[in-house]
Amino acid sequence: MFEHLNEQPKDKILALMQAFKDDPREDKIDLGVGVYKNAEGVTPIMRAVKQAERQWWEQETTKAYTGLAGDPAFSDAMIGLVLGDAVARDQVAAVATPGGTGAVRQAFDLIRMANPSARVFVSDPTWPNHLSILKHMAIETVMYRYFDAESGGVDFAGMMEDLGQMRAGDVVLLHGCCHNPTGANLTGPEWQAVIDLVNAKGVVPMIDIAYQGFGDGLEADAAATRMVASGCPEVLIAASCSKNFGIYRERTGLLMAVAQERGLHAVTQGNLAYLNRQNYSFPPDHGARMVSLVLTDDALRVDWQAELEDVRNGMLALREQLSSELRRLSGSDRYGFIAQHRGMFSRLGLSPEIVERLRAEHGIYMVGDSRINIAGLNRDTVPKLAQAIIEVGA
Ligand code: PLP
Ligand code: TYF
Repeated sequence: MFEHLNEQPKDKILALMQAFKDDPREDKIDLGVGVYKNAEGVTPIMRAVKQAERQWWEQETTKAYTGLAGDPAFSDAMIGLVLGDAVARDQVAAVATPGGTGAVRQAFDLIRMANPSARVFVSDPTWPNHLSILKHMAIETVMYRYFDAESGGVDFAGMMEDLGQMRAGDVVLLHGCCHNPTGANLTGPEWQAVIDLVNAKGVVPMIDIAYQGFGDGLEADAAATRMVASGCPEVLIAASCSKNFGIYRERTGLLMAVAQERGLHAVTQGNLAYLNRQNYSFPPDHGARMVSLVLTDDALRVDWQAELEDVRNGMLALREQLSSELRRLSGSDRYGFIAQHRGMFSRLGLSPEIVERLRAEHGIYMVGDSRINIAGLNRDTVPKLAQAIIEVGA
């Protein structure tokens, strides 16, 4: 049987991670995979999470199964974090999932169950796993223009024109904040225009929110998701706790399905639990438990928010520094967009050849589409990156 298997394409981001590890150069710089690193290059366990783990180690009395949807306290806490009071709790069906990826996968599964002919519109570019999962599931995918390489911002006119092709029953996948891979995001009025279009067409928005707290702050980063949740009849939301709680390997995420029509809540909740059961039964508990402990304990929550703010402000400072260093060296403002972008990533708009030269000649690793992870930099490596970019003639 196995002889019928074909080689599968590698995940380019994970392959780059390995290439970086194998590079013997001492001064190499890793701007690849989207994992937060502090100035020392370490991905720390957040203080509040460590504290919650200590407490839980003492308090936990059983490892028996939770429920198919995970611990309800986790769903409640995360719904509060992501949606605030934008919608009533009884309008939100939710299940815990293994990471944000698990939530994305389950959302696509739910879409296919509800409407097998739904097409999913995704931004060009988007997180490569969106495309690879959709392809694996044989769901028809349509790209919409998103990034304006010239300005480093969003090509909103192009985006709206392409979304004009959507039909009733289609789904449009949007990044709630901190767009991966570009770093370019919609403004509030642009979000409102998307909501109006989606509603006019009878399309269901799906939001992937994996970086809440990494852009303009926890509340600001959730604002668009809340607008969509309260402004559209039905919305899917895949939230990841990997980055903002720093619990990547614990695999912690939540899929939310918001329906204004309350009669749809029970059947939607039942289908989400069903999907968990078909795919892996019970979702992982440990990371979800840490998240609910941190969010429901005042002291832990305050400390977590303070540390997350430091992380966010550190990345903003690096953006400012890189942007002004490039302004100084190039004598132009062509990299000004780096300071405007939000989240972990910026797409620099460099050619694949230049990206390769930066790796070969300078030991600087970025994804082939010239996405950099801002958190891979520190105060001392920013000038080196800027110098290298100018040297290779970008
Ligand atoms: N969605 C986007 C856009 C991401 O960048 C990530 C990144 O890790 C995820 C979802 C899901 O992450 P995880 O499955 O590690 O929670
Ligand atoms: O885009 C990134 O770098 C993160 C991490 O298969 C990641 O989202 C990368 C590849 C992957 C899963 C997560």
